[in-house]
Amino acid sequence: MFKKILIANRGEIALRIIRACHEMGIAAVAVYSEVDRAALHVRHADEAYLLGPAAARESYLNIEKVLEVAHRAGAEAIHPGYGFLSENPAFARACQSAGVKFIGPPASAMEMMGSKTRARQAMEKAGVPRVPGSTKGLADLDEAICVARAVGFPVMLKAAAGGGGKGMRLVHEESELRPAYDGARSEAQRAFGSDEVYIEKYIRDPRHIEVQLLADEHGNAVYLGERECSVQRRHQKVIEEAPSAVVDDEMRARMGEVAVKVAHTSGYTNAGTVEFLADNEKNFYFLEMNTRLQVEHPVTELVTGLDLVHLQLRIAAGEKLPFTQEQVKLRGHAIECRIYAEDPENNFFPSPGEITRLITPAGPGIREDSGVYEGWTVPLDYDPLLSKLIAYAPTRQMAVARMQRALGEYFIGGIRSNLSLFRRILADERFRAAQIDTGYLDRLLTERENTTSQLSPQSEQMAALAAALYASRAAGGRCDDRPSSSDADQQSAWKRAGREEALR
Ligand code: MV4
Repeated sequence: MFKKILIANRGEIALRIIRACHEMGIAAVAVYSEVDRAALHVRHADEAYLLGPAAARESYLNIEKVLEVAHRAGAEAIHPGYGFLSENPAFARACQSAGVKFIGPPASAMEMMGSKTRARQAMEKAGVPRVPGSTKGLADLDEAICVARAVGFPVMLKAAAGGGGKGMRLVHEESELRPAYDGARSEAQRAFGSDEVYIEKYIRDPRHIEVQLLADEHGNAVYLGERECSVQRRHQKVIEEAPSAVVDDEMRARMGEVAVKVAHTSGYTNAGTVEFLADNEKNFYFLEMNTRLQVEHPVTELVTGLDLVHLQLRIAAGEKLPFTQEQVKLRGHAIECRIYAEDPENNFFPSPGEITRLITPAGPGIREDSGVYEGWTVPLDYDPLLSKLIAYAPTRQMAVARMQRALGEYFIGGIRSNLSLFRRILADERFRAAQIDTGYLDRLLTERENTTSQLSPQSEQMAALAAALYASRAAGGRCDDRPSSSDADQQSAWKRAGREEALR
């Protein structure tokens, strides 16, 4: 096993990986930018090195600097976490050239999955179900028309170098195809430096269900069940859970076997996730593969009892998977809420700043993976994820109740957070009945705009009382703005005010 590894990331995921290192007797090297000197991951690491200015290009995305630190610290391996350099094949290659083990798949597998058209071609060959459409980039508008007619409208134009929703166009009918095709191409060129686009048949209001994979470097691969990630906003996941309420054992096995086939087809190793779109008839279609540890990995850890980061490190060190597919058992239900510094009342605008008060939930079945502390200033330079709150219980219903209880304990002061959004979702009858698809959250938020007060009369009364108490304490327990302050008899302003009211 490695003696020392470098974590090329920040926030909660850097801390999550540091914790695994410490459990395995591995020294953890942190890197940080100028605004992250006092960050939690720096405090928990055994060593920490400054990379550079806040801008990610000059710090967490700077391959040369990261490798220079790895060399200086004597780290044998690098864990990239998620985001930043985690899906950059050039970084994986640079690690290899520098003699440092990249904790993730081979660069060749990352390259295949980075091109959605290459991935679709490989999946077609392997007999993996995909959404009907083109397998190659479209040569011109005529080909686009031809493919769209063959699969039938509505269709989606997608960027080959895209993913995660960027550069997508929904096309309802043939007359819209030309402007959408031109628009998608120029958008893709600007965003990804490639104007390659392809077509898929449009699946209406699908569910987003993904399968967790683990593959060792000896040809063994297992699936660890699925995650339901349909509660999203603007292609950002908001709530994830395991298992999915619509996946039965038979469907789980089918999806898992497909995911393992994807791994073998691409020469995949380490942890990875195969994303599917699923419809109401239990059909599912390969969408893309994420070649990294994911934000939502804890829900899989809770229902499988496995530690995915431990296993990533063991696989990267050349060990064989310590269990077989038959030994993987799912038990209970887990739900994760992504707590962000953003303002649900103001179009989810990021809300960085100082956390002046922080009360976090705990107790039975609650896990909180946080990257912040009271007094920490959330910088505006990065993704504003503060923490992940995860509830685990024997059933979905009990996990929902547990999450609601935990959300009730949670308080974040000084900045805005999306805690109120979670309280609303967890109370929503459709969510509670697991009636969710990728359009669910937008529909809920549209309804919300049409409602006036979100507070019950009791809550409004409580808020008014709290405000009055706060004002009173701020005034030193007195109400000095009341009339006739020449109170020779030391009578309290409150009593006086009350009497004046009674005399009226
Ligand atoms: C689709 C689709 C419907 N039909 N493809 C959005 C993110 C990107 N990874 C793929 N996405 C979609 N692709 C076809 N052929 C609907 C979506 C989609 C979506 C997918 C997953 C999770 C949330 C979503 C929200 C809106 C649209």
